[in-house]
Amino acid sequence: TAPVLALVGATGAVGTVMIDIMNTRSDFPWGEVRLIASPRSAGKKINVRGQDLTVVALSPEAFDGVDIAMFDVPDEVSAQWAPIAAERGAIAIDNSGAFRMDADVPLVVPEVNADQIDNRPRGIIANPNCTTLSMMASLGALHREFELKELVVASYQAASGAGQSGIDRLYAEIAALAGKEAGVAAGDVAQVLAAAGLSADDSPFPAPLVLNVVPWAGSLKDAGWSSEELKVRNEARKILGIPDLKVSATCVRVPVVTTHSLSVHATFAREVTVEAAHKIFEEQPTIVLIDDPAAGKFPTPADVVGGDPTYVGRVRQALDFPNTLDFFVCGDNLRKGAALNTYEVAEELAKRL
Ligand code: 2RA
Repeated sequence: TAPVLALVGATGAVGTVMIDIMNTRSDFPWGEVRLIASPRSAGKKINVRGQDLTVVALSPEAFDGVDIAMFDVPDEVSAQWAPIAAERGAIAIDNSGAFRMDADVPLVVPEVNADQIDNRPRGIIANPNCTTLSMMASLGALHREFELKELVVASYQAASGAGQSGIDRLYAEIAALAGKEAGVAAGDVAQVLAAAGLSADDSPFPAPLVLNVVPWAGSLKDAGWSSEELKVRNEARKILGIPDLKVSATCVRVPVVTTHSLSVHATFAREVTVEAAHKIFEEQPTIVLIDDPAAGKFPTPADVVGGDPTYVGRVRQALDFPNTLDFFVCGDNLRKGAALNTYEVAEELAKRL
């Protein structure tokens, strides 16, 4: 019989994108889809492939009969409920940070390490953080050919990485500035926002985001690093299977609603050329290469948002580093960065059931 798929967090920001992905997939291997959310959202109806499904409240019984349960919920909810789903016989695919670095939980990007899907002693598979994920298809493909040794990245992360409150805040800040004279607004953003009733304390960001960039995402960790920067390091090592990969990341929030970008400086064991990298990117089905700066062609979040592939451009041989490529990557942080990758893992599992 066809497998049963559950979506936990069906009414959240990523859950909503997941429903859209389910509704637009050409193949649909599932016999039943079960939508699960907090008791507050239970009873709500959501249309999935032409059927109005009623959201059920999260409970142990909600997982009975479920083969695969996708979790798009905060860390503490996943930490409690993914093991319960696994106990009830489901394979949990978790998009939170609760299990990503656990040695007995694989961290999977299908086009890089699909083999890890079968290595899940706890019945839990983790989905990487969107920032790491946005560059994994490109780095995985290059690593297979040239052997990655060092990685220096700067991120340009969208407001929606901070969830619905991040999206709401950016739009509210844009609205507060609308109609202001550009010169005044640019210099006095904080005062203009405060005068419009947007308190800095209520923002998910530590500084105004509109007309600004903020060199901070996540929480403070040792020695001045942010949690987001450490995730890039630890998750890249685990996904690529290079425990001693040298990584240094600086994570920056930019006034983009959705789609994370990364500037990548990747050093390999072997000499690399732009031509070879172009060929590798062109052969990778989940990458779109847009790299013609003479014609003004390179990826930007505005071109990429809402799409499934990762976009790569600005591929350059680093002038002073013979084994190093510099390039720019954009990926929709809510799709491949979150919902889509989780769903692709579920599809891989469905083939194996
Ligand atoms: C962010 N990567 O962009 C995080 C979300 N998990 O804030």
